[in-house]
Formats: sequence, structure tokens, C-alpha cells
Amino acid sequence: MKNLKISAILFAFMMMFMAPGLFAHDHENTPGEAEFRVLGNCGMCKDRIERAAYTVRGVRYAEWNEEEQKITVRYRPNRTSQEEIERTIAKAGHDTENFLTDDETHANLHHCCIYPRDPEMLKNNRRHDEE
Ligand SMILES: [Cu+2]
Repeated sequence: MKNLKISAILFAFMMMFMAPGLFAHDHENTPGEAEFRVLGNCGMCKDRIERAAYTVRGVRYAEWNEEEQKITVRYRPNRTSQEEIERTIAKAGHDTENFLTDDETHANLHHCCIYPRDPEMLKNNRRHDEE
């Protein structure tokens, strides 16, 4: 009986420390951290995309993955937002999950960087400078 009590207390303690970790995997719900789609082609795109992200005040980390066509960013949520980071990357030439670059900016990218655009995104996303 005593052992059972101790086990119950131990279990309660374990849950207290472990439970928050069980829910910490959803990046979209972690303030200051986001992962979203960004289209691009090559190492030059990677530079341009990450550099654009780092121009946003409050961005602490940006890494674009060519294979996954995704960027991971970490930022100070009191300084900036995923939306501002997306708009800035789109302005630099790369369509993002929610925003589009200008046709002209896309066409003027280095020739190896002219990535194929996604018709769904062209239909649904807002332009980077749209309200
Ligand atoms: Cu490129």
C-alpha cells in the first residue's frame, strides 16, 4: 500500500515535468518559432531567402531547406511576426506560404534562381505589399 502511494506521487511528479514537453512539438503554436513554405531553386536562393529573413528586426535564426522548400525561423515575438518575415522574403523574390513576390522581381532573379511558381499559391496568396 505504501509503495502504491509513493508510485502515485512519483507519477504525479513525472507528469508535472514531462507534460509540457509532450505538447511542445507543434511549431506553429510555439511563440517566436515558425516553419513555412518558401519556393526557391539553389544555393543562391538560400542566401537571398535567409538574408532577407535576417533583415527583419527581431529575427534570431533563419534556415531554408531546399529539399523541403521550407524555412525555419526563430524570432522575438514582441518585435516581429511570421507575417512580416514572409512579406519580406516575398519582396526579395520568393513566394511564401501566404505571400507572393512581384512578377517582375521573380523574372529578374538570376537565371538559375527562376523557380517554377505554384498555381495554387498564385491563386490564393496575397501579394507581399497587399494590405
Ligand atoms: Cu537560386
